[in-house]
Amino acid sequence: MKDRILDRLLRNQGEYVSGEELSREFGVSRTAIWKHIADLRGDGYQIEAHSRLGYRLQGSPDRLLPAEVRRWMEAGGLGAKIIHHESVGSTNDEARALAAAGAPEGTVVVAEEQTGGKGRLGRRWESPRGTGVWLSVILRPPLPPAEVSPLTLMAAVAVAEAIERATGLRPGIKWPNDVLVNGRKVCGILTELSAEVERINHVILGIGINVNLASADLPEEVRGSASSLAAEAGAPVSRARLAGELLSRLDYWYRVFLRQGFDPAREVWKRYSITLGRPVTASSRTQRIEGIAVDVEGDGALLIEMADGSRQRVLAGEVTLRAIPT
Ligand code: BT5
Repeated sequence: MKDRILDRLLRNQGEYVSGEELSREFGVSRTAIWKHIADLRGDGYQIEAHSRLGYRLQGSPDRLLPAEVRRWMEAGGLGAKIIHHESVGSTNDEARALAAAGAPEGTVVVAEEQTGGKGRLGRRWESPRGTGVWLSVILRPPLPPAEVSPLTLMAAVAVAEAIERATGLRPGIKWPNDVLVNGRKVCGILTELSAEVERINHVILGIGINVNLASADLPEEVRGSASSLAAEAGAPVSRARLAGELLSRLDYWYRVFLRQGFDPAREVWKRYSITLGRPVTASSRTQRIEGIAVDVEGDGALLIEMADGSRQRVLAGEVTLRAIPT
């Protein structure tokens, strides 16, 4: 209800909406409306109340409430249902619990803060309050589990496009799951899978983007390699806009992926790639390969060419970019 009232005020920004009108429209008492207005004020919204004219929105804080995010999205598709939390352990864990309880594809969980944000392999993802877009999307692609890898790359394309649209910055994608601006990590993606042998139950696509955080908000060991969009753009960035643009681009690419596979997104991925053509070291639990990253394949694997001319596929693991020899 609070979200619907906010949506109504946002659509009539600068104009009064009477309490009576809201109470009629939403079928609740004027006192109930007033309580939600008080609640929104508590969230930082500046709402003027006039005894005769009604309520008028005068200022919004930078929040990720669904009504704010939706202003930047096309209707329907991924993000048709957005669940907003002030603070959670991890949006991926919340989304997984919802998916296990039957939540439909496209359900999104977003939080202002994560107290236990997760990276890959049990690493930590710093997610301070009100400074980033920390969200997870539930997908239920009708695919065997072996075909899930390109979804992470597809998500990186959607992130890169959303960053470009919302900020004008030129992001780069580092295989498989990082988005960087000016060589520093501003986004990480964590894809988690629940599947049987033949069939995916659900995929949780977890995306974290550093938007308005300052380097002091991050622990020292992360500071050197990380940055935020605001730091790189030199001005604050609307998190709601970025989240809305991101969900729109994800929705677009996911529909393309279901119809035509990974190839169309793969072409765009290559244009954003800062990995291809570079000397890299790829390491996983079992191996360490040095060579030139030459291509990304249809299943999401990175193709590395070694000094002896042989080529090896890497499907998972860590990639470090090495300096180009002079
Ligand atoms: C990732 O892991 O990059 C995946 C991060 C996914 C985060 C999202 S937020 C929404 C959803 N809910 C979750 O709980 N997770 C997802 P990885 O490639 O393993 O990188 C993790 C490493 O990045 C850490 O070990 C740090 O060195 C560094 N790091 C941690 N927090 C960072 C931050 N905010 N910005 C940049 N680097 C960070």
